[in-house]
Amino acid sequence: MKLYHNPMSSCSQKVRLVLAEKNLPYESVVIDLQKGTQFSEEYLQLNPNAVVPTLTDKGSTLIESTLINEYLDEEYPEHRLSPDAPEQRYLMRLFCRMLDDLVHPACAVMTYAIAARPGLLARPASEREALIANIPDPIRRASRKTVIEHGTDCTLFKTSLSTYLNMMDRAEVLLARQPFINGDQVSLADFALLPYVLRLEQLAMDRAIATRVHLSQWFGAMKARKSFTSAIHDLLPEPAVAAFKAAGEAALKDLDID
Ligand SMILES: N[C@@H](CCC(=O)N[C@@H](CS)C(=O)NCC(=O)O)C(=O)O
Repeated sequence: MKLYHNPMSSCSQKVRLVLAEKNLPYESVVIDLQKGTQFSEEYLQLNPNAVVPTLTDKGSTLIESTLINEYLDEEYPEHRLSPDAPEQRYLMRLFCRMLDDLVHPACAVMTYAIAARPGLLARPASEREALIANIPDPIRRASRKTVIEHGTDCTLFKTSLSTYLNMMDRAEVLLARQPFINGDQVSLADFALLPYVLRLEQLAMDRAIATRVHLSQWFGAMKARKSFTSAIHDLLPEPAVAAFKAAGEAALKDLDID
């Protein structure tokens, strides 16, 4: 197996967590998103959406992190991470789908507005514009443009933050009645959520976690798993983590977050 990924990317983290839980070894190919390696001809052949992750396995090329994780759970059924009952499987997929449809785009807006923007603004305008122009999806392209131009001042940032925190409320409701998102057993839904809670912490929004008591307990338990250490913690580049934290703290002065 070969995984094309990036240490800081939430979607890559989701897949790495599942690979680690299942003890599946893989060859790592790091895609430098700041440099724009995701737009290279070679990578676009694998993933025409120009995003990470991409997994190759047994001659197949797989994209979309949630679908990759479902594939891994079916193809490598030891240490199953999905419930058997159809209704429970449906609930797991519904939760993952809401993360993909709502939280992921909001996370991209927040991460770029707070953490990636300062570095991009320091680069020559032509380089920055070329990076944006390369994004294949026109909606993502327009959103990236607005966010880089206006940062946390744009309406898109405010709506994204509120979407993100609403989903954290939904997770809190589920975790108030059961230890994991889907019930008593850890599932793909927990590994899908973990990187997005981590992103709040990385952006110095710890209060948004602390005020949700059950989410906070769950986060502590998920971070204590071996998979978190090997698939996320040990791979995070220290300078990027420090830059995210500093940018988050600076942005927080003007934001009211809980
Ligand atoms: N729906 C896709 C989203 C993948 C995605 O957006 N990945 C981000 C990193 S988390 C990326 O590669 N961004 C590159 C860019 O925006 O240029 C999935 O789940 O795999």
